[in-house]
Amino acid sequence: MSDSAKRNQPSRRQFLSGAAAAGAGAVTAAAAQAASPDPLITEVQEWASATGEGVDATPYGLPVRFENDVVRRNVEWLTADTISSINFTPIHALDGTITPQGCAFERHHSGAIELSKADYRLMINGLVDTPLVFTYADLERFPRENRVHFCECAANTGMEWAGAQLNGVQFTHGMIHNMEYSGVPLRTLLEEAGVQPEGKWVYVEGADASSNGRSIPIEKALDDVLVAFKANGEALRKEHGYPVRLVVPGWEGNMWVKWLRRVEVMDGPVESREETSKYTDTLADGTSRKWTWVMDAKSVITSPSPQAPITHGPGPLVITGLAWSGRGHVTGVDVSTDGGINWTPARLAAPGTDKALTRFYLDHDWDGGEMLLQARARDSSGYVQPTKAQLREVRGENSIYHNNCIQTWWINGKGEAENVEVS
Ligand SMILES: Nc1nc2c(c(=O)[nH]1)N[C@H]1C(S)=C(S)[C@@H](COP(=O)(O)O)O[C@H]1N2
Ligand SMILES: [Mo]
Repeated sequence: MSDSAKRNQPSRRQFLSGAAAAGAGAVTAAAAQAASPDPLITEVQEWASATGEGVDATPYGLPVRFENDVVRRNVEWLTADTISSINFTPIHALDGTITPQGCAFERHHSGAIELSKADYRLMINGLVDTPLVFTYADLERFPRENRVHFCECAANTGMEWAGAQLNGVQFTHGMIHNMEYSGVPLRTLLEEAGVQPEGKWVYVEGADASSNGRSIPIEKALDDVLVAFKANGEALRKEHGYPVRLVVPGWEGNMWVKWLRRVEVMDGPVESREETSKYTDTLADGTSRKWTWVMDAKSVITSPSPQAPITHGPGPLVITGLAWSGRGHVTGVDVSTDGGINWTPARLAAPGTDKALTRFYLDHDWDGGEMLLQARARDSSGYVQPTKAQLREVRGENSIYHNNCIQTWWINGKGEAENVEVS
């Protein structure tokens, strides 16, 4: 750093003492502190005057009550009931990349069922040399892998096709979570059963009433699909498929079968079932895209955003968000504060990893003026996240699924944010 550049950088000591308050870059309430002593500093507080809770007060801990609003939320008008429904991850309030299970979005077609490890069975049948049934204890004896992957429902951002609709990133982009899974590769179990040469697909289904049966090409099944029983170090939560779910990295959430009970090796997909037609995308000309399993690269600014407005004045502002790609890893994210005219490369908190969320930051000096905030992801396949206009040109406005367009937040002078579109 040159001498002149050094002089313009507020030092860490200045930041902490507020001595740099007069210049841009101050992050403390220095002036107020100088005028009247802060009782939070000068007085002994209640929490320091008595002892706190003992170690046994909460055998399994929950977030402190001040964080009570960091919860999943649903949109009531979206579905007729909460049984076949969806709720949304509060991504506006989270940081880093790992989604705690307790606030990770849920999507059920017939509700979350309770299935014990003792009652658990996984059958592998169809075009195999030896049909097999595994108990939970059997699964625990196979060599295990740990992998971090995002799970995104194909309908994420689906309500935004025709226009900016839901005013919160939790609702526009919250059908996603990212966990560290521990489990056994599906390949290992298929090899144990012996896939016959005619076996080109697997049909996977869950133990719930809907069964959520899906067909997956054998290449994917033998590649990176995981039969997972732990998430973020602990047992899967009931709502995420306890005791065992399928992890299908980079592919749409509906294939991630929960309460996995059967894998049938077949010579083709189960076409007649509702779901293969359900998860196609209607194009502008009325034709459909079929088998759009992979989730394209996407990113979104999580803060500031409508549910996470700027609560301080001009000066240092941390702009942050998430980026991901089902085709590989995120190689970069650009951020625009003027609706896509100028772009600045954001800082990735860690290098992007395969089919997992990447956290990005732009350490911005906000002048207090209006902004049109956007993020644009790039991935290892060379793909660049499209604008909404570009996506509509190809896919029209009748689609529901696979909306991975660039999102815009309008920030006003008060720091409030709104979901908008720019042309
Ligand atoms: N057995 C079963 N598996 C299922 C579903 C279901 O209803 N039943 N929903 C699917 C859909 S559409 C999605 S998006 C993901 C959501 O996983 P989550 O509830 O853990 O977020 O699970 C998939 N797996
Ligand atoms: Mo989904």
